[in-house]
Amino acid sequence: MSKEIYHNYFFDEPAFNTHDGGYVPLEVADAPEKPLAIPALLKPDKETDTDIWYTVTAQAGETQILPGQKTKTWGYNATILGQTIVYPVGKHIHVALENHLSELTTFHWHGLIVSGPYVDGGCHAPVYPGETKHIDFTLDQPAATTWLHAHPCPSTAEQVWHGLATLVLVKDDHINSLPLPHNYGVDDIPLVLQDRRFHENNQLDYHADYDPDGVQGPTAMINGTVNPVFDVTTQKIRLRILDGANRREWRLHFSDDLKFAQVGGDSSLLPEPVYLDHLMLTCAERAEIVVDFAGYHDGQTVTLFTDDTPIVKFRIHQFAPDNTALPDHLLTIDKPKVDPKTPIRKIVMSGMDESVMMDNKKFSMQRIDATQPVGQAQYWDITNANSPESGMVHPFHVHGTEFLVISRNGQAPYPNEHGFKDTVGVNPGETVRILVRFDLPGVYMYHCHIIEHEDGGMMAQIQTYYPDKPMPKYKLMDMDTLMNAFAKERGIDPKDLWMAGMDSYRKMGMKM
Ligand SMILES: [Cu+2]
Repeated sequence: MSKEIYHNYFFDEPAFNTHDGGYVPLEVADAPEKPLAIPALLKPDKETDTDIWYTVTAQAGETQILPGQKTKTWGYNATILGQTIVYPVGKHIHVALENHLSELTTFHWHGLIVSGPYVDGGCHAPVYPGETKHIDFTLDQPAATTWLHAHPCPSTAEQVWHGLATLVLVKDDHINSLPLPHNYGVDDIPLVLQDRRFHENNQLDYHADYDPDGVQGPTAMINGTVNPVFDVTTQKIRLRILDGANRREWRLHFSDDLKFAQVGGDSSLLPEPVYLDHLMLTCAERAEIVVDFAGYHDGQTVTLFTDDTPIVKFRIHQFAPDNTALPDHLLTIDKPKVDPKTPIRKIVMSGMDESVMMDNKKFSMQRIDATQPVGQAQYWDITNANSPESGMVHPFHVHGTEFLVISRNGQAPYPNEHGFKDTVGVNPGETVRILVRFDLPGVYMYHCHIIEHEDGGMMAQIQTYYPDKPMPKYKLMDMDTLMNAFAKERGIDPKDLWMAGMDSYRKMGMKM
């Protein structure tokens, strides 16, 4: 059993976002410390032995983020981000999707294996203001920390910036049986990592901050809290960390280089704990880590940093000793078999700024770029064509599936990416091989998860189908319908509509 402790971030240092021309360094906000907000758990409307019902409401509100004026924000069943949703594997889940916003949105289940394109909630599934849509599904996937966010192309980035993102915890009997911290809000703590710029009167101004390589702000906001402090009352805590930022990478480490165990990745537990004292997350990636404060006592503080900036303080209180050992084995991964005759799918992410593309094309809503039979395992080779000297890490995400990372430029994956994932950071000049199988039919998007790149066209879509049935034809959205709807909702002429993603298309002389 390897108990090696890893001390590095694994990714290529020259590609870290700190080297970007438009990099916005974090600064500690001139604001008092505040208790870390712990999102409430969303209560089901009803539950039986076999079924569970929820209502998820996208709504506008105001949040006290900084002293002074409240910030106008959006959220799910909350004024910002959202209540945390818990989905039990095996039960039939019914969700009412309510849109109380003044503009259309979609509800994308990032990391859930649900049918596409409507239940999955990409751009083909708009819910218009005042409307409620109903979806239902049963999950058959391992326990994981997944999330819900808006995905109305080409305005995904702006809606997420306003706050439309919340955690969705998938739970199963296996994870419930493991000796991991499970007490939500006490020793099982969500950490949604984001950054924002607050303008006059503490308001957000997405348009003013726009950067086609990803919008950033100088203030770290964790679960919607600036300068958060968490009171530790148990020896061990489990942190479910989501890079929920539009563009920022997080290079995490604790004071004293406190080591921790990573037990989970995006879409499942890891096969075994991986011990680290540094951890880098790219946009949309998740990590579950267990931190042991055994060496600390009442009154001390442990700080979580990204690069050199403190982002969360953990204030240690008296706790009962906890000698529970982490299991050496967490999850058995059944690797799908690939027929050697199956061709390897090649995918290329290229460009920066407005010129970003997937396979030399910008995304087009009504174009199906690839097909794959349901149940067939395929290798996908994802290449980042940026130059290693000046390029960036593009986090590649696929909807509606979870994949395994097989290799990076032919070498072993990083030690902490041996579980199922749905997002993988690809270094410039690198080809990452992933093993992809879809369990359900539908149309699914795959894209860079720097959200401005996704809106700007570094995205494509695949149709999955049952090989023994005729290919269904799905009703796919078109750009004119969406743009006209957005313009009408904002009370303006469609030609006066500014949408971040559309800017990239226009500057390249292309249409979505
Ligand atoms: Cu990208």
